[in-house]
Amino acid sequence: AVRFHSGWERAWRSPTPKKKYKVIIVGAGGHGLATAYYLGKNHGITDVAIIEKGWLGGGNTGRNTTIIRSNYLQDPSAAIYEKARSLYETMSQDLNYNVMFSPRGVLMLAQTHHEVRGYQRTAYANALQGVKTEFIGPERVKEICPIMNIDGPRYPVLGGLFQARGGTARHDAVAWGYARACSDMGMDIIQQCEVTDVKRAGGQVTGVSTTKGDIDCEKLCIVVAGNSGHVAGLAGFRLPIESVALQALVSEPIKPCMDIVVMANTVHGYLSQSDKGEMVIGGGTDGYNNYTQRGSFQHVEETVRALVETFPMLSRLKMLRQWGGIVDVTGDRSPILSKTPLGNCFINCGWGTGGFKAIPGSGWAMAELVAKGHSPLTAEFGLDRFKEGRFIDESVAAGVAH
Ligand code: FAD
Ligand code: PYC
Repeated sequence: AVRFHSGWERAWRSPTPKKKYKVIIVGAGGHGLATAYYLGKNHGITDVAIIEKGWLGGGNTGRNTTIIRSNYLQDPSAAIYEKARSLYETMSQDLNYNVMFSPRGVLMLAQTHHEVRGYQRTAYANALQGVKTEFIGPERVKEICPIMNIDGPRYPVLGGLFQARGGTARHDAVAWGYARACSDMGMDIIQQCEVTDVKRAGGQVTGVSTTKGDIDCEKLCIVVAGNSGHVAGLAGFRLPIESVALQALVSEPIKPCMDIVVMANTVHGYLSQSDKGEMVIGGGTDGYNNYTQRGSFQHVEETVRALVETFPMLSRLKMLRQWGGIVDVTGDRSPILSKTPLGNCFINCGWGTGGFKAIPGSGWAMAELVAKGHSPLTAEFGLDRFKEGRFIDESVAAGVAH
């Protein structure tokens, strides 16, 4: 008999860790893997281990609602998010791996006068930054998303910020594509291996202790999202980060009914339709710190109740699955890509509710920072901004209730 599901080559190796690497990256989420990939591709550094306590892509990278956009307000954000969005355009070809990038358009609804003014401002800022967005009126909103009730009694749709080349991608394919490319370059991806301590001497990192033994390194890069505070603690420094649960849910699959992504930030919820036909829905963060990778139950009800007013047809759908991830949130809702108090240790975290879209740009920038000690894309995102009061306020652009 012909067996179709046998004889597949492994996409990446599962090696035994070496005693020492030039660079160790802690965390095989999208950001850690992309950092490794661009270290190899752009800087020729391939003596790299990516150490993952679970399975690669099993953190927030494999749990998010996959929205990709670059319609942020501040210049440093526009630069890194647009770099990322543009790298998504060619990622499948670059990695020779189909990440199903679908630039179907992202629409952020304005349902209060305050939001109208806020998003008009963002559209002007984006024009100056070279990011293509536009503010559109309610009739155009209805045209591009006919299932929407724009005349809702409490929150009629007054317009929206539209980014036509925003969209979605297959989240775990992004992790898998980078992982295969890293492995092909000779890098070691060590899964089921938790970093339990960071070894230091003379203000430098010398290596890490892990559940598979001690491993030395010349440089360490911590990229562990919701666990950032904990791992930074192992390295002896503190972060201005809170870890909270963010959750999402999907409905039963239905025929194609919506070919854009909508974020409705006032009623609060975001919505897209997957290629399988499921309606992918996301809610706000829980209001308390937590490490359990599951969201609280009342969010399911609150999110769906809020969305039903703007999307009445959702009320007839059965919800199939709900899950959560632990997101690492900073006070200004912008990420940290930074040197640390330890000379050869770097940290990439604080992407909070919005880092999937940033994966390639973040990896590109972080690799440059690790390889050269500076990068124009990371310059404003250092830890020092919290001491100096140079915040990069993106609380509106984050689009998710915190
Ligand atoms: P992760 O993918 O979480 O990777 C970190 C890895 O570090 C994990 O695999 C973890 O196991 C590992 N790790 C932790 N501690 C250790 C240790 N001690 N030793 C070894 N390994 C360790 N962003 C968007 O742009 N668009 C969206 O639509 C969107 N929706 C979201 C919806 C939800 C429900 C959630 C939870 C998040 C959403 N996000 C979204 C945010 C996005 O998912 C994250 O910002 C992004 O995935 C972070 O990637 P990462 O690689 O930094 O983290
Ligand atoms: O950052 O666009 C985003 C987002 C949508 C849902 C969660 N995060």
